[in-house]
Amino acid sequence: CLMIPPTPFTDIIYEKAEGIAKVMLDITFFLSHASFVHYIIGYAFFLLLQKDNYNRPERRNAFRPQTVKELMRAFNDARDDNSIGVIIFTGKGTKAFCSGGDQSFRGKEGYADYDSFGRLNVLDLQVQIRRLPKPVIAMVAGYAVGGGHVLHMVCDLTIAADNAVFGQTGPKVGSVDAGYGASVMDRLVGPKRAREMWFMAKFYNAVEADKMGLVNTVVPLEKLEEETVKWCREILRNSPMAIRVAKSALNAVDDGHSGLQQMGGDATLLSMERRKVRRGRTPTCSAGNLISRDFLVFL
Ligand code: 2NE
Repeated sequence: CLMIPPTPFTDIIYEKAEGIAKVMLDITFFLSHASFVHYIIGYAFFLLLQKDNYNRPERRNAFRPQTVKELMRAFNDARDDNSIGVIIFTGKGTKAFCSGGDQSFRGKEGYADYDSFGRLNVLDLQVQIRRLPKPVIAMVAGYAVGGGHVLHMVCDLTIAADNAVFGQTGPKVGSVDAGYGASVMDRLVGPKRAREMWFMAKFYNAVEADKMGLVNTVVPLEKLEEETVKWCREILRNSPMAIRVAKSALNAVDDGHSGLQQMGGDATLLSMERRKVRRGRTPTCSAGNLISRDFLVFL
């Protein structure tokens, strides 16, 4: 039968190991599953389709609609892979986590790439990260600004390198994220600081960001990955179900009906699991895990 290989990623790198998925912004052509032949064919198409050949780390990992589509595919895979318990979201290189929307793809209707209609699909990505029933850790080196700053804010945790710089740039280019960019920031840093960040579009270094509650910890740049993996391993030692419920509970109030729906879904999941246990079909409770990983991908 005809096998259609998954479209290779062009703007991101996606890797998985030891229960951890790493989603990294980057233009370097990367094969997640495809063979060498697919790589060559895909790369030829990629070059044909490119409006301008550019290198995303050199654009401080700015995202275009295609980048966001690929990020959503990767996050979806990490969500549905029951061997994955935690996800690291990062940018390639040490100069930037992400500098927001790629301004060269911005038009009157939003950001448009080859299909030529504008959109702000990064808003869907923000919702996806927030609803993802596994912790997402932003690992930030260099700039996390504009839409890139909002992306780190919607992650569950942020580990910052000592060279990290945070801030909103939208008002300088006639743009604002009036959704999570406003509400999540208000929760993180408080109403006065949030106004300062948006009205003045100032940048803050890692120590200032730490004091403001924007990040969980600051580590030397050369220790960033090592420390982030350490945090991941600690999380992986704990019950995935307890973590899942904690995440949905912490988001529930802010997310209104949608937040309640997610938490309610967790309750349904638990009640179904209990029923399975009562019937004696599945021994699901182990020392470390309150509930089997297999069941977690169910909802
Ligand atoms: C990020 C920052 C502060 C870095 O400064 P620096 O000095 O380290 O680098 P430089 O030289 O400014 O940038 C290096 C190259 O990257 C490009 C630059 O144009 C430059 O290109 P060349 O001159 O070398 O060709 N570059 C950087 N950021 C880019 C971007 N976002 N789009 C396209 N090219 C970019 C500094 O570069 C900076 O302030 N960047 C702009 C940040 C920005 O305005 N982001 C958009 C905010 S709005 C948004 O993200 C958004 C939205 O509008 C709607 C919905 C959701 C999000």
